[in-house]
Amino acid sequence: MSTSQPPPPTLSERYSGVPKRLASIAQEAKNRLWSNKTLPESVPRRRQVRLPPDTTQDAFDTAIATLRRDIGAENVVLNDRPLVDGWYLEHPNTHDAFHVVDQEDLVCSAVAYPGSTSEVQSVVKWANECAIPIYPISMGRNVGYGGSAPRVPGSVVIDLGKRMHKIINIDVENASCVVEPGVSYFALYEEIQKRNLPLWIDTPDLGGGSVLGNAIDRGVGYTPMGDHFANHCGMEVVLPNGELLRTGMGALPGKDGSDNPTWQSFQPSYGPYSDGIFSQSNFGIVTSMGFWLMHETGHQSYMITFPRDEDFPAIVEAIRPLAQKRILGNIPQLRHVAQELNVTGLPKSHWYSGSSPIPRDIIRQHAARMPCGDCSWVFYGTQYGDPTGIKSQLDIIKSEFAKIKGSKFFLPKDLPVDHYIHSRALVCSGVPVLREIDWLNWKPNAAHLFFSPITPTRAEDAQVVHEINVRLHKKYGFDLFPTLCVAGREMHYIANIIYDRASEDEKRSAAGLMRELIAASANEGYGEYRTHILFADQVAGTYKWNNNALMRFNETIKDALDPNGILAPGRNGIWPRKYRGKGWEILGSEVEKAVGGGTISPSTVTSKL
Ligand code: EUG
Repeated sequence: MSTSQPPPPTLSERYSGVPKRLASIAQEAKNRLWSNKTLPESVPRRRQVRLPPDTTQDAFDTAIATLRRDIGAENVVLNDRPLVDGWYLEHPNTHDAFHVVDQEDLVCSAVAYPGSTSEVQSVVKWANECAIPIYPISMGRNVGYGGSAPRVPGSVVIDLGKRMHKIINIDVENASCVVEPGVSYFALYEEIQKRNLPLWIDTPDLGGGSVLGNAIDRGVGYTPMGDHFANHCGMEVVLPNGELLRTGMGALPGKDGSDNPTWQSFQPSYGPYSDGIFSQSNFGIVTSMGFWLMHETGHQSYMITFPRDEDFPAIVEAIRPLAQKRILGNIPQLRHVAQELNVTGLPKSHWYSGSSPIPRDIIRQHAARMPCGDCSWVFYGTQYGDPTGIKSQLDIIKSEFAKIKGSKFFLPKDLPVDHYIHSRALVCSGVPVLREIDWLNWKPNAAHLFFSPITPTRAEDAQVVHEINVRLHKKYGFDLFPTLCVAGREMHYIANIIYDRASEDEKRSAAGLMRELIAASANEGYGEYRTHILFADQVAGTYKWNNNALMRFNETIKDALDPNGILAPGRNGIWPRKYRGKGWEILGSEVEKAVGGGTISPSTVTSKL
């Protein structure tokens, strides 16, 4: 930890900044990442501004001039400067900071900053008139899934968060709020503290993301309200033709032009429940969204360790009834002990000097000297309510897990102050933190990809998914870092693939690993809940039952809503008619081939849109 980096922005300086309470933690995290970095801040650009497909320089210049007239010259910025990857708190909106292909491949041509819903509507109308693809982001922190990078290079990124970051309302009686795209978990949490309200938010592992953006990507948090999309209520959406839509009860005008009084109380309205089609899609731009908040309550986090790798099926079987009966209070996590090493923030080289995946017995030797002890799996749970309720829940949980020989139960007070459990306890009580970025010190210049399949909470299924991960991580030479996030009947099995973004070999291997993981899992009937934009086509293609009925349905909606194909073409594997079958879909080894200076799309350059 040699040099101290310039301080990361705080929330009072920038909407996307870090709360003061975390300023020194953020500073230390930044210093650690830099001490482990060999790449320069930036390199000279090799290419000019990347134009949208089938757009001449003249047409582009004219279009940009028009957009500048529409929303203000200062709110349209060309992407012509050197690309800076930055880090979590100072992240780019020009490209994917965790580039898998060339850094300069998945880039936008320009970034536009609308300041209101009506300006978003003007941008959408402009995109239709100029036939330029636009790619909306809320805050651009979709890390591990593509960040702020557009799927079609040369798209204009619509950075919604910079000028649209109002907490529109917090309704204390209804325990709900309405937010714009640029409101982070940090910002919402701090506002609730400032107003001294007895309410909790629900946060993912990292608190810098957009509340709205995470929910429409169907992200997950860890209180009893951890299913973010399930706990939203009402949306305002700009459609691809520029029209404005309110979903749910918001469709019924309130008295005298006011918002509907039940907009944040009842999720559907009358007729089809439309909100779902605006999640993980490219059917509209959500400009504000309602969320339910949780009432603050007592809570107790705990950790249970299990001695053997082979305990995995028994742990899953023990979890299922506890989860389904709602005895487990939240969305608990089950992590492999390898995670205890990497969440310390120490580099892999601290633990192991080889370049192969860290051997199991080396992990064992280190774990034996750590607070978790020589174990295999670590379960992090939290119970909620009053002390009597928590005690009776914990009695059941302890006695069920005690059936697995050698399991050990820990409370936060049993563990050192710097142990990860204290960060878990904060996240599980709705306090957004930063601890999880410490994973990224594992390798120099670390980037990561999430492989995120869903498995039933059943040993037989979970074993298949886990064994595919074990086998393929080994084959491609990556450490396996699994975290299982447990809902009632299913688990999100999240494998964090960490690679050095300075190494083309590692990028190629990471991409190969992802591709084979997706294919092998789908062969056994398991699919991903979310994926990096470069793997969207492949993942979407696995949901192919009955001759791709689901994708054909999505395409029908896409073509009806977005006939010019301007809104985020290719996002979530959904291509508008104009692009389909013209070489844009990534279904084979296009990603690996593009690493090292190629270009990702279209794979057959011959076809014109
Ligand atoms: C995590 C969880 C996710 C995800 C990415 C990361 C957790 C890491 C449940 O979804 O998509 C510790």
